[in-house]
Amino acid sequence: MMDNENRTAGTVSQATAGTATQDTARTAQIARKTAETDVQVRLNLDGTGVNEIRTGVGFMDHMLTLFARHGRFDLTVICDGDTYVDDHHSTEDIGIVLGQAFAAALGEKRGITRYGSTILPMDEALILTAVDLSGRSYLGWDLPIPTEKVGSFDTELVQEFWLGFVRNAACTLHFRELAGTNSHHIIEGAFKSAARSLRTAVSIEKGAEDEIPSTKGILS
Ligand SMILES: [Mn+2]
Repeated sequence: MMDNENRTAGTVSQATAGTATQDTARTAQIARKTAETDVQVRLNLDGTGVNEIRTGVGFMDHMLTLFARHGRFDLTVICDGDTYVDDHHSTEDIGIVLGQAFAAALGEKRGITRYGSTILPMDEALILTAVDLSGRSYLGWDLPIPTEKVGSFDTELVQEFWLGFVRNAACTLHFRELAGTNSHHIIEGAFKSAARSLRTAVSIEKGAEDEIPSTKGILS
């Protein structure tokens, strides 16, 4: 099917012309190496949450593991970074490569729901996220984090991570902290909320599998 082939993206399991079997794999595999970090990401948007996360940053391992589970994304993230400096480069670069992987796996975005929003409670914290896989990069950020650190992790890096993500996934993503006092809960709620919103936005809309959900006819 032409349309299913068009939806295929990324570097894995490309359907070849003339093949009778349908291949709708929405997967990507990205490697990015700089003087500061070496990041490898594998993503399957239509997974079940199976993950292998080894970032060298303990707090980000925790966040990305729950991101995969709540998004039901099969996700591998391996990072070898200069954490002897601090966690900045690793955290930012993982956001960049994860964003690239989403863009590659989505391809031309045929059939997607496009929008997703979630209000996610985590104890006292209540975190709203809303995403539009628009092709335009924007981060709406109203997520005050009361402490500078959670464990050894600098909490200001959470925004850096999501900036890297939206710039490379080319999506609009808003975060609003509706309530919250505990930094760990606020950040964890934000990652879970974003995962749920993205899960909805990337999902294939029944009955509109062949449509690109834009009156412009393109989402890039
Ligand atoms: Mn936790």
